[in-house]
Formats: sequence, structure tokens, C-alpha cells
Amino acid sequence: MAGVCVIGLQWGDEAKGKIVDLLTPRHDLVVRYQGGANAGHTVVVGDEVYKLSLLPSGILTPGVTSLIAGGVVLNPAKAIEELDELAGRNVDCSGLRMSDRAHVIFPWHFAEDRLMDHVSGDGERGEGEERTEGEKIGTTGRGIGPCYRDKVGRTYAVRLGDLYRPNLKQRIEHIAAAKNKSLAALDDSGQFEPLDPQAIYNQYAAFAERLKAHVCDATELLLTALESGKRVLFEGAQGALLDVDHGTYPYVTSSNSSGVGVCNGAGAPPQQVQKVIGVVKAYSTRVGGGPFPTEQDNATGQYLRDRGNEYGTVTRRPRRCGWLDAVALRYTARLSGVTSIAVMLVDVLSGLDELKICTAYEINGKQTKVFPSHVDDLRQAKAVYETLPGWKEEVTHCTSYDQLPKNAHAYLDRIAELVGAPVGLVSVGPGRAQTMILD
Ligand code: 2SA
Ligand code: MG
Repeated sequence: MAGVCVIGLQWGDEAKGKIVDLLTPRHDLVVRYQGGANAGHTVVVGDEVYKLSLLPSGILTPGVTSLIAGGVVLNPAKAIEELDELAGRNVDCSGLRMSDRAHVIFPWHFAEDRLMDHVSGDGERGEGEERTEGEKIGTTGRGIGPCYRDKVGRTYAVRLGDLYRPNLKQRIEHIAAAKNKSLAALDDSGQFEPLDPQAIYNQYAAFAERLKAHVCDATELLLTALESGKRVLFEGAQGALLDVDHGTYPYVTSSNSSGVGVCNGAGAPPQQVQKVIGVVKAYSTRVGGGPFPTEQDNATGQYLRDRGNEYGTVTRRPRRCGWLDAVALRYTARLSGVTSIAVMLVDVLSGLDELKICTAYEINGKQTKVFPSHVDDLRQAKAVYETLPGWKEEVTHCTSYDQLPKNAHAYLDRIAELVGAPVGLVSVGPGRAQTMILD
């Protein structure tokens, strides 16, 4: 048993990149296994800030193999852009490996993402439904959902390994012809410019050539590594509440972003997962549409947004901010099988008189601690809060747990109790030194 996973337990942006970067030196292999260039992982090494959306954060540590597994949807242009940027900053990426099973994002996926960013039924709500008219999923526009749709549909899918087959040109021609028809039908503006298969083929053939040295049978590589006792770190993207099967469907991403997605995305057997670190932001954020019971669309939310610099790494969208939701967290921690939690951005809370934690929901007059399976019930949920005293002092300089104010200790203890997992790590800033390891 050699696998450790790092999973976001909220709606993403829990600062997983920092945890992965800290743990990487203790591992031989770091694996990204779901999502794609919709993720935004910020890693600070000394004075250098790296923003990665597709490449595993482990790439910044020499001597560790970074792997993009088959569960990822890969935008080759983005992979090349990130490789070039890192090469320009003297980061050696020659060891990066990409699964030939990973599905490839094409220009039609971006067009589909733009034209289909809504859920069916929007604008046609039944009586008593409180959904905002025409609410969008609010995707990152990176073609993620459409690429996963084609993967599951099988008809119009291209995997990375397909880029090296002699029939690539015909495949692209065939798919582009079909997509041109369906896209023209979707676009009511009449402005749709048909995609040019020859140009796409030329572009993708060049991408394929450029990435060739990195592409391999990553499932075989990973299985061999696990069987020979190599230490493997699985780097989750987004967060468990965005899991396509177990999150706040349909306001989710299109992959299994909770702990249950590690095995299918990476191609690893469950018994190889030894530890699951659930990464929790000390408050909540969400970017994109969908219900958010503890949202503070007020001065408190703005305080959190300002202090936490809560803007999308990929899209720069302002993130919606709110109090910690222990109902949701307990659910995602159980679902993901977390063995400990890492509580991040604790420094952002300094200066608040009191802190609230949601410990139950009131839905249609009844209190519950069960996270609802239907989005309309979640939308009705009123947060029931417990209030704890805040702390005034800045904590960004704290390097040991003892240095934190006692009210911060009480807040962290209560989180552990409500979530049902011990706090293994506390973070008070982006730097490697601003981290307290407790287990
Ligand atoms: P998509 O593009 O199909 O995955 O969007 C579907 C929903 O998933 C949300 N989503 C995210 N939420 C938080 N962080 C993400 N990564 C970036 C970041 C986002 C950004 O780190 O900040 O820059 O805006 C991420 N990726 C997907 C998305 O908002 C939709 O709600
Ligand atoms: Mg992010």
C-alpha cells in the first residue's frame, strides 16, 4: 500500500496545490487523474509563484515523476504552454508522462462549452422551485464537460494515443463534419463559423509531435510502480462537492473529483490507497452557479474575498464566499474516506469578531445533518449555525500550532469533531514555512 491522495472537500480552491507540493518530496510519483485545464493550482516555492492548470504540481520537485493519467481530459495546447513556461523558468519537465488513454480536447469542445453552459429546464421551473431563472453552471469554458461527454458517448472521442495513428486526419474530418452541423444548430446567433478540419489536423499533428516524448501507457507504468512499492501521490483537482456523481448535480464538473474518483481516474486498485488527506478551506467558496447554503453575499463575504484573494486562478472570476459548512464537509469526508484533514487559509479569518460553522440544515421546516441528494432540496436549505469567538491577531507568521490564538485552536478542534477526522495540517499562508504539521 503506497498511495496517498489529496482531495478537496469543498467546491475546489482549497489550496490543494500547496499540500501536494509539500508532500511531493516524500513520493516517487505524482499523479493528476481527473479534470483538465479547468483546475488552477497555485504553488509558491520561495519567492516564485507557479500557476498550473494541467500539469501535476509535483513537476516542480526534481527527481519525482509526474504523471497525467487516463482520467484527465487533455488540452494539448495548454500542456505545451505550461511546459514552455516552466522550461523558461528552468524547471526540468523531461520526466513528465501522459497517458495515451487520456481524452483530447478539441476546438469543438470549447464552442460546445460556450453554447451549452446551462442545465436543461432552466427558465421552466415548476411551482415552488426557487432556482434562479436561467442559472448557468458557470463552467470555466475550457471544454471539460463536452470532452467528457464525447468520451462517454464514444462516437466522437479522440484519445491521446489516437493522435499517433495513421487515420487521425480522417477521424478529425469525420468528427468536425458532425460537430459543424450540431454547433450550427445550437448557435441561434447565426454567427457560427464552421471549424476547418484541415487546420485542426495540422495543429494537432504538430501538438502530437511536440508531446510525443511524454506519451506512454501510463496505466502500466502506474501499476508497476505501485506493485514495486513506489510511493505515489494522487493529486485531486476541483473539490468533492463538484463530483459529477456525488456532488451538487447538475452544478458540478464532469469528473469524479471526490475521493471515489482516484481509482478510476488514475487506473489504480483501491487497496493501494493508504491515506486520504481532505483539504478544507477554513471558510467556504464556490465559483460558478448552484446552491451554496452558507454563502455570505454581504460584507463578511467581501472580507473573506479580499483577505483570501478569492478570484478564480483560471478565469479570474470573483469567488462566492461564506461560512464553513460542516454538513457538507462531513459528507464529503465520509465519501472520500479521509484519514486526516488539512485546514487551509486560517489566516484569512483574523479580525472577525465571531466565526460561524453550519452544523445542520433546515429544509422545509425540518432540521437535518444529512447532505441532500437533490439540488432543489439543497437550494431550500437554511444553514443552522453554531457561533464561535474569532481572533483579532494576524497569524501569518505562526510556525507552530502553539503560536496560534486559543480561539483558533477551539475553531480547529470543533472542525475536526464535526467533520469526523483529525486535523493533520494547518496552513496560515501560501509559503512552505507557513505550515504546521500535526500528525
Ligand atoms: P467545468 O469548467 O465544466 O469544470 O465547470 C463546472 C463547474 O465546476 C467548477 N470548477 C471549479 N471550481 C473551482 N475552481 C476551479 N478551478 C479554477 C480555480 C476555476 C477558475 O482554481 O479557480 O479559475 O474559475 C474549478 N474548475 C471547475 C466551475 O466553476 C463550475 O461550477
Ligand atoms: Mg483552484
